[in-house]
Parts: sequence; C-alpha cells; structure tokens
Amino acid sequence: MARHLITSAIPYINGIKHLGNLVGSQLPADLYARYLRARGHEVLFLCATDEHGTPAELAAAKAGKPVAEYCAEMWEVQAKLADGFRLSFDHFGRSSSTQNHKLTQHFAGVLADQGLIREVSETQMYSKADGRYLPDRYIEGTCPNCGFDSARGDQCDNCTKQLDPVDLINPHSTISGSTDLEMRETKHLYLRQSEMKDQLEEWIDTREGWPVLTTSIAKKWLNDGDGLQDRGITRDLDWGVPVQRGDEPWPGMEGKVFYVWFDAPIEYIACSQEWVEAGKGDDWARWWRTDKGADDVRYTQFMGKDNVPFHTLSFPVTILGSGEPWKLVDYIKSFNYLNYDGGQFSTSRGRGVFMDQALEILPADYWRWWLLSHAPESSDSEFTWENFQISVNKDLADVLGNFASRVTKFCRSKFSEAVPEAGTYGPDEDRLIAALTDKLREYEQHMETIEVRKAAAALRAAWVLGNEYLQEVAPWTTFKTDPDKAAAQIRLALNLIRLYAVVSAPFIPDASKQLLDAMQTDDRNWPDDVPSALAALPAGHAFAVPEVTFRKITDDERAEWQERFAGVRE
Ligand code: B3M
Ligand code: ZN
Repeated sequence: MARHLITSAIPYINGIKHLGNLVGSQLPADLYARYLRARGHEVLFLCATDEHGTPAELAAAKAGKPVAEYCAEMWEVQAKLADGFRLSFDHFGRSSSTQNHKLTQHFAGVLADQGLIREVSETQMYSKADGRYLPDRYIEGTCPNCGFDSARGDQCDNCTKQLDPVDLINPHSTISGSTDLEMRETKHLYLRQSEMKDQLEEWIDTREGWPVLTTSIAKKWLNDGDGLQDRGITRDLDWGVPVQRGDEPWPGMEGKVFYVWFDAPIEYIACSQEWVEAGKGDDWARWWRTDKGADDVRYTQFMGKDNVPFHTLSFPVTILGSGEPWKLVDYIKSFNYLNYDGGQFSTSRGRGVFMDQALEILPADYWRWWLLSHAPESSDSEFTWENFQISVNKDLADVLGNFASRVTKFCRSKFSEAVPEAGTYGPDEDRLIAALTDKLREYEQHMETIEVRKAAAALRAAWVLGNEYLQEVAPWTTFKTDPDKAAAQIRLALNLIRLYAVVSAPFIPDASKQLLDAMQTDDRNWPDDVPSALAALPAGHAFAVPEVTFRKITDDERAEWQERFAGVRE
C-alpha cells in the first residue's frame, strides 16, 4: 500500500474539449488512478477547470456573458462530461476558488520574500482600436522561433516555446484584428526563473525513468538561447487572482491579476483544500506538505506536451523557490497530439469529435478503449473512423463481448444459469493459466510504468487467450462425448469473465460493472494468483446472461459520422 497523488492538467474553461484533449491528460490519469485503487493503494486524484486568463475572458465575451457566470456554467458542463466519461476524480475543482486565490497570493508573497520576484517597468502591446493592453491570447503573430504564423502572445502551439506578446512578428489583436498597436509603459512582476536554472537542471537530470518527451522538452527550454528566461507573472486583465503580496496589497500593482499559468498549477494544491471543504476528505496537508507526511506520497502529473514547460520549469520554480516544504512532482507523464482524420482537431472550426458529441453517439467505454489503446505516447497518433470501427468491432465486440456472451449462453442452454460442478482441469487449463499469468504480470508492469498503449495491448492479449482456449477446447463439441469435461471448461470460462471484468475495469469501467453484475458478484479482487482467481465463482454460483456488452459499428454509421464531424461547428 502506497499513497498516490495524481493530477491531470486542468482544462481551460472555454468550451467543451475534444477527444485529443481528453486523451492527453484526463483519461490516462483516470486509467492510472483506477488501476492503483484496484491494486489497493490510497489515491487522491484531482482535476479542475482552468478559469483565468485570456481564454476565459475571450470565450465569455463571445458568449455575451459576464466571465464569472460563464465560468460557473461551463464548470457544470465540464463536470457532467467528466462524469459521462467516468473520470473518477476525487474532486473536480475550480481555479477561481477562494482557496486558489489565497494560495496564489501566498506563493507570490513568499517568492517575493525569497527575492525571486522583481518588478519590471516594461512596454506592453496596447491596442488603440480596442482601448486596452493585449496580453497572451489577445494577440497573435508569427513565432520568432519557428515561423508559425498563428503563435499566441504567451506560447507558440507549434514549437511549444513560451513567448511574450512583444516577441511576436507582425502581431495583431485577436479582438478586433487591428494591427494598430503601440508599446506603452507599464509595471509588471517577473518570476526570476533564471536564478534557479542550475537547481532545476539538476533536478531534471536526476529524475529516473522519466519519459523522453518530458525531459527533452524541459531541457530544450532550460538551454534555449541564453538559458531559462524570467517570466512575467502579472497581466492587465479584469478577471483573475488580484495581485497581492500574501494578504497585503502590492503597491503599483493595483488593477492587475496574476498570469493564468502562475495560478493554474497552484490549483492542484488548492483543489485538495476544496476537496476538504466539500467534505470529501479531512486532511489535504498530508498529500502536499512534506512536513505533514507527504514525503511518503508518490505524485504523478499527466499532461499534453505543450504543458510540459510550465510543469517542469515554471511550477517547480514556484514550489522550490518558496522555500516551504511543498511536495514536488515525482513523475510527469506527457503526451503527443492526437490528430483527427488526416488533419488536426480544431476547436474553432469544430473539426473532430468533442466530448459531448462522442457520448451522444456511443457509450464512454467505446471511446475510452480506442483512445487509450491508441494514446499518442511515442509520437502523435491519428483518429480515423475506419480504425475506430475496427478496434471496437474486433477488440470489444468480437473478442471480449463475444466471449462473455458465448460462454454464458452455452452454459444456460446445456447446464443451467449456475457455474457447473462436474469435471476437473487438465493440461489445456494449466497451459492457459500459465500464459494468462504471464500476460497479466506484463499488463501490471506496463500499468506501473504508465505505458498506456502497451498496457492495452497486454490486456487485449489476455482477452485473446481466453478466446483461443475456448476455440481449442471447444466445449460445444466436448459436450457431445464428455459432458463433465465440458462442464469444467465452462466453469473456467465463467470465472474468466469475472477475471476480465476486474482487470479491464481501469479501461472500460461500465462494461466491467455490467459483467460483474451478470456474474452476480462484486468480488473485485485482483488476480494476483490466477488459479485461485479462476475459482472465485464456485460451483453452483448463479449468474445471468449479460445484455450485449459491446455492439458493432456498422459501415453506414461510420460513413455518417465521418461526414458529420468533418468540420461544421460554428
Ligand atoms: N489549461 C492548458 C490546457 O488546457 C492549461 C493546463 C493547465 S495545467 C495547470 O491544455
Ligand atoms: Zn514556434
């Protein structure tokens, strides 16, 4: 038994996320959380909405609503979709919470005390047409690093470089499109990341077994040009955490708020305080404060690759620089991008499948299985409807679903709706047990190291073993000459259904529950020992034939969906 703290990158509040967003953080984090709970570990799994900054302001303006109201509504929408996908957060918080306001101001105060914040008088992009400064997403232009023509004021989506609005080439306002911009003098706070370069580099160099994707991005920006740059952490916006030095006002910073990327990761901690306030837990500090027991916690973060610089550099500067005993992340699992049918998912153009639409056409497990078994780990991956149809029809319907249906129906027709008693196991069963044991140990290994695709492949292989066994021993044939032997084969196969339900639950929780219900058991004990797991349902134990666990996707449906999601929204 260990204690595991797991956080998923917190999705921006500005609208419903697409499947690429889902598979890049929340879904694999959920897989891991469910797996660890199933293995008996104590888990705190947190996520929230990221409600500050220009994404929130722009979206609220577009929806014609006050930002606070827009955020409250979208939080409900996102929480409901998270439930729909069975994301098992212990708490789904909000970065606009009072807890996060206080904690963000606290960190700013202690960082200032440690000499890690400097005040900078600088020129900022001001748009006369819009009558305001243009931070972050209010401005776009060409990336000075890679030449991408729609880089945003705070980051280039193409090369992940963190930017400042003044870095952009040919900038324009995203509100009005105006290029009539001028530089105006204003004062901002900078986080002195450069002071901590050596400490960060040593920390990153000593992380063992981190994904190459994570460390390579971190190293790239650590050693970019002159090395790690100091970053502006305040903005001229109305909505956000007001700049304060702890509880005190910050002279000269009136009317400014903290940069969204300063307060968003702090929400990971604040979220645990919200969890306590919601009455779901009674001690957040034992997860986050190393002086309160969090030294025993293993902390894993999940995120898409564009979020890596903020989690390997900026947030650790906040944590380490505070000089306070906060828990630092132990492992960062990052993901490449999921593309959509020959191009990119696009929120603005409505290209690809969004979380709400996905659940309208098929239950969560179908998506969970495809997305996780094709997670963009070692490279970008691509969603195509052909591939989705093949995976669902083969893996879920033909292999797993069909196994459960065949076995239960055969037993009902030849014996009864109870586990048959006669017969004993022989060499065929021993061989299956040995092969299955190997596969399950491999599956566990990949789950421990969060190799999502490999874990899915091992799980699928375990399902295949059951099918192959059934095909080989053919109880429907055996039954004609040796009904007792057929009974033993079916006893084993019925037990396999329970075993599959238990080990598959992290991937497909609803199907798992349906199969356990059909087997009339809530024995979710992990098959540490396969022979005893295959005796969990004793002779005489009643079961019912399950409803169709997974249905097939027809060619017509595939064609219809392909057309429907090609890019129509807006
Ligand atoms: N909201 C970016 C994103 O949704 C950002 C993540 C914050 S994690 C602290 O991809
Ligand atoms: Zn770039």
